[in-house]
Amino acid sequence: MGKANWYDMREFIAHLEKLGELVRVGEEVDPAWEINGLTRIGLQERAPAILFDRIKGADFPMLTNLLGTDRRFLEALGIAKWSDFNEEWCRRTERLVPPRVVEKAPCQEVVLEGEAIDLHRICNTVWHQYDGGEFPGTLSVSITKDPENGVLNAGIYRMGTLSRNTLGWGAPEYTHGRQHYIKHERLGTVMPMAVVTGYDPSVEIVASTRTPPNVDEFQIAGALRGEPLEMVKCQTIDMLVPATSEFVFEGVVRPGVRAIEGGFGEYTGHYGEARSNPVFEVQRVTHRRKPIYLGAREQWYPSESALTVGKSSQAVAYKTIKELVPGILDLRCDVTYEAIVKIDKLFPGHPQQAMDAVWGATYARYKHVIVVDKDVDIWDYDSVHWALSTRVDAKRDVYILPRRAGQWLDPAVSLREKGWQTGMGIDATMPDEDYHFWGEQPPRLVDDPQIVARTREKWGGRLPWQRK
Ligand SMILES: Cc1cc2nc3c(=O)[nH]c(=O)nc-3n(C[C@H](O)[C@H](O)[C@H](O)COP(=O)(O)O)c2cc1C
Ligand SMILES: [Mn+2]
Repeated sequence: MGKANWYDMREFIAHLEKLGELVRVGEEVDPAWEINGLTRIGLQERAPAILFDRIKGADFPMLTNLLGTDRRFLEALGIAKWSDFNEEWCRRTERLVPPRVVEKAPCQEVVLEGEAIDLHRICNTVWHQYDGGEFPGTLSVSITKDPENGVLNAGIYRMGTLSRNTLGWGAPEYTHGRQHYIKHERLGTVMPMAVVTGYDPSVEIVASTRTPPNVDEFQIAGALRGEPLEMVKCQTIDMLVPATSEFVFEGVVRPGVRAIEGGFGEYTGHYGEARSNPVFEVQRVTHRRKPIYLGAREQWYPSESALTVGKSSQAVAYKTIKELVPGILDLRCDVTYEAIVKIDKLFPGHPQQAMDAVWGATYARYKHVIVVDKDVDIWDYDSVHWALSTRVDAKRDVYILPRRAGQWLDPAVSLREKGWQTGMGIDATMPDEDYHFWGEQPPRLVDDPQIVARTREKWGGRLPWQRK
């Protein structure tokens, strides 16, 4: 296993630079379009992470595409390949590791207050052509505390600039951060909130993870890193933040206050509409000396949020369904729409039980669940497509579950139906039990492993295309 206990973002990017996975842009760039353009092309081309040194109108450099490729995502966790990822996540998170609280922290080296706070000068990027404005909050982790039980939550929710010191806070009602706020609104109390960006990569990964309620994501970070995350108390609110963060925004979200924010180019590859959102009022900014802002362009694949939200939530979902259903071998999920489950089919109805578990017990709101047999390689879409094409009889194998809780951003539903989705399960396993019921044998696989083995034995190392 590779290294996962990065002290801070800087240690990780120094490592990326050694691997040739970081480029610096020294020229001044225009935040209205140029960061968008370069970040977009960089994602499409699986290019290195990009450090923009000089941004017109902003006081600080910014890093994009940090975990924007499979390689960098896996590198952050020190894991070699996707087929190891789910099991490795389960192994490391068997026991959660609480943070270590420190007194003095790099993230509080410099303090900005009052008139000195100007969000426009900190991050003024317009990430997509038709966004409603500047969106500093893309990889900004919102840290809140449950007013009833004190459990911390970390989540990444979009935040667009409303004024010099206020941002719209795009946490939908089904997120944990928003649920903390709903509790505060019921109590009529002001919610303290800290927002951080520029952290060791484990923080980005865990803040993107869909977990059950009442899970402190920083304890998952400690488990993934193999040692506790260092955290420090904020200066104006009772909240802990990762000590090596580049930026910390301390502030409040007041009950009953809303403002229109957005639209915004989203992870669905479509714009999300402008919305009436709660408002985050920044009352103090602390940052490291020579801080580096961290941001992301949202888009459909390939994208950074597809990896961080998709893969981390996949690992947690795998862990959950493995405990509930026998014969679960692996799980591959995209960011929120499709889950592919690989099972060792043991009984009729087993694939349907796996689907029910994904829908009922996991938190990413997967719409489509595809179940395949153990001979399918779920990390190869050709193999999945083969199963879908050859093992599915739609009237028997497609399972529709109407009116499930969905994603508010799902572009397949119109505004009036927002928040709902139809579940579709596809049993793409071979219907062996049907054949056997009638005393028949399912067709033999075209695979010929003995012939392949015999050929390798005779021709190994000097296959016709390997000859000099
Ligand atoms: C760049 C980025 C932007 C995101 N923006 C949002 C958002 O605006 N709204 C949202 O609900 N989730 C967003 N997410 C996904 C959430 O972070 C994720 O669902 C996480 O689990 C939420 O935390 P929670 O489960 O503790 O509420 C974003 C993720 C990333 C990586
Ligand atoms: Mn949470």
